[in-house]
Amino acid sequence: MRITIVGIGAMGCLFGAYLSQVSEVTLLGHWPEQVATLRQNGLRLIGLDGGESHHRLTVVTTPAAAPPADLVLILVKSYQTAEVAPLVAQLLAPAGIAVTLQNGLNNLAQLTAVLGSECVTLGSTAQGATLIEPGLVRHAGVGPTYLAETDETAVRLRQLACLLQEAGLDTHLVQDAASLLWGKLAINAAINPLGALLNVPNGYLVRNATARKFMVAAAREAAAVAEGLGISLPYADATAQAIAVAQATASNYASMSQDMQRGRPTEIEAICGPIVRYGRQLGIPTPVNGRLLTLINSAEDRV
Ligand code: KPL
Repeated sequence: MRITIVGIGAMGCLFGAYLSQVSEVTLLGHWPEQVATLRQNGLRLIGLDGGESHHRLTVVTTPAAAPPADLVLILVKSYQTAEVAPLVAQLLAPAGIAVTLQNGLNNLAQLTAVLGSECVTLGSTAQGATLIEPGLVRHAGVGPTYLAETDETAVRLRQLACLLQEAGLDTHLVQDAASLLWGKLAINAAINPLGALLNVPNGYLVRNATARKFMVAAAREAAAVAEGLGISLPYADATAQAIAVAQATASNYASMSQDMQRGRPTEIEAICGPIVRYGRQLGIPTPVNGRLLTLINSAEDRV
């Protein structure tokens, strides 16, 4: 199976390194320092046990340079989705499918608008990865990956699930895409903005009583909004789940924290934004998500 991963940040490289052990993998990305380093020296991946492995990955900068893909994994930032959607269309082989594993609410809709609904679905992952410098990534936390099956994507998606499992990444197929999406959204709302504002690894949010209070409140608000929308989350208790994910990825700096450290835009509009907007429409208060949205927006203004 030919797999192309769109996105060469921490998560794109992490999935690329794992999947390249069991399949033919190409990475598509534009960040010049990362492209040059990966091509010249390959990827160095610091594993969960602290040991380093080395991976030679094929990196291209245009879809024309990639072989037709049976599977395209999308791991760019949510604010880049609209930009990469036409590239994904060029990457796909005739019966190929695209799977977004991104954070945020609107990725699937943006991809579907360009690709059609038959060949695209979504997943979510609780794996954590930190980009230390170009060419060097740390696998900083483990967690399951879920893929939402649709009738049209079932065959390829099952193949992907098998490959991810074979590569050592715990993966499960689920039916309910909305549940999966909101399940991840609640976790990201609880962990990412707080981690970014405090500039701390995820584990701190559990250890520090005040941070934990905010984390729990943000998760609870997101769960209330999901419930108001008629979506049942894939776990019984959003606060317990947020704590569990923060613990499982304790040494990881959330992706939003890494974005802020690098002076890059964050995914706040795709994470807390919809929670606040839907909350307003439904008359469900979301004061903590509202504050987190405002604070990250003003912090982004500064970087
Ligand atoms: O999705 C993540 C992220 O950082 O974006 C978690 C699971 C919270 C890991 O840090």
